[in-house]
Amino acid sequence: MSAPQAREVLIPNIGDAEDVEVIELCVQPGDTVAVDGALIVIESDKASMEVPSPYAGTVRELSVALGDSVTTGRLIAVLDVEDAAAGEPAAPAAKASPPAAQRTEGEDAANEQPPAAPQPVPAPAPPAATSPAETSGTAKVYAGPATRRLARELGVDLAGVRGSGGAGRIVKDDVKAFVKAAMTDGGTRSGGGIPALPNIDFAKFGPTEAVPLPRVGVRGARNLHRSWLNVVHVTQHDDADVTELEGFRKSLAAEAAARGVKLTLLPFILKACATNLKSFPRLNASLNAAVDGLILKRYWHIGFAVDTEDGLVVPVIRDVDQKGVWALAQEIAALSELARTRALKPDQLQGGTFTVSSLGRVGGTGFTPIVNAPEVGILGVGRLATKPLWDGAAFQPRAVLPLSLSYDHRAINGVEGGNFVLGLAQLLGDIRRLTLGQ
Ligand code: CAO
Repeated sequence: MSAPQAREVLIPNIGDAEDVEVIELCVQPGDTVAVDGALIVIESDKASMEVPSPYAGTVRELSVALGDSVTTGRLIAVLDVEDAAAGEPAAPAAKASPPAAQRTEGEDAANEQPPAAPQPVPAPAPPAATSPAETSGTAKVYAGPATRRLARELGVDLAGVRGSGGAGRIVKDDVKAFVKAAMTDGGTRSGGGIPALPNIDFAKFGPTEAVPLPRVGVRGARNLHRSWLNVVHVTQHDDADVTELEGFRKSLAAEAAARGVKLTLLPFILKACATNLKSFPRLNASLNAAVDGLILKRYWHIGFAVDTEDGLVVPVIRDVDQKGVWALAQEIAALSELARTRALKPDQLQGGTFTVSSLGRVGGTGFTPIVNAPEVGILGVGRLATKPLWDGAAFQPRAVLPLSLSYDHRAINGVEGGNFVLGLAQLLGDIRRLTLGQ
């Protein structure tokens, strides 16, 4: 066997293309490489391609680095080739390198021609359903063919993957880390078939300011996203005529002041919800893990949304069914204060079976609250307004409270959802019904 001979490998004919960048080094000095084994991956703005080795041998030196711009004929690497004659490509320089199996064994080294320029092997085309970011060019994805192949196999949209390689290049480990994170963080990031939003530099269009979200806000955003993705939302809107309730509430003003309690509509609404949930037990439930059954809860702990400087917080009042309106009003005030001073304990945020979100003091005739999963229902409360209602003979000015029930349609059907709101409106319309029980 003859001594190893040095052989240079050059960038093949890539035409006049400029801005062709080395985006992946597939070998390092000392590595052995087979004929047609990938040496480097280059990428133009149209495609990425592997440059294969025309020889079998050992890499003596690499002459390119990641991020280098290369053109036809640039030296890529020097290989030590054991059997240079056997390893020579048979084709003349002007022709493409034929497959290894067709090479002529034992050709006279003296007749040796300079190695034919290996033809770049285009990376496999991306699947048809690439993300807008990958195809629109708004976010260029730097990744070699092997990484792209792995991403396709795992269903990962590379536009959402942060590259740890040079110039932000995405390597296989980045794809694996992305999948691992997606499996462990509750699926809050994009992926799993959800197209990623393009990462836009808004400063291109005008002045911007980056403002971090408070931690509570980030956690809340994750929970909302998780609910939004998991729950099949339907929202049912209805009005409750609370004229009598409002009259009663106002008549208690002096007593409320004496007790040092602010008596708003909310404790009445919570009380009515607990009573109504007893009539509609499927709304006081959660879907089981297999999503083929309901877990009905025989306790009625109701959460209520509190607007704080840090974002939305939902403390839970336990056993609402067993408490009177005064007690509920006191507990709403106490828990709201704890929420706003960030002093809630974990158990005051857990165990809810249903949630009420009241935007009444803000306004609005209806909105779509997001179900606080794994609960299956949430009541949104709009702003009380005096409206003309037809009593069969004439229009009467009535105090009307807008109610919006969002529910998980996997657990609750439309008739149930509609009847729940109707039942609630009846209870709030005549709170004597709250005393009737089942
Ligand atoms: N229509 C008209 N007025 C209403 C009302 C309604 N539906 N609900 C409350 N109000 C009035 C109250 O009567 C009170 O009036 P006065 O100051 O004249 O007495 C005023 O609005 C403020 O009420 P409040 O907000 O202090 O008390 P509350 O019991 O109604 O609500 C709380 C307590 C903690 C729920 C509320 O302060 C809050 O944070 N709400 C925001 C919840 C939220 O952000 N939800 C959206 C989440 S996204 O789904």
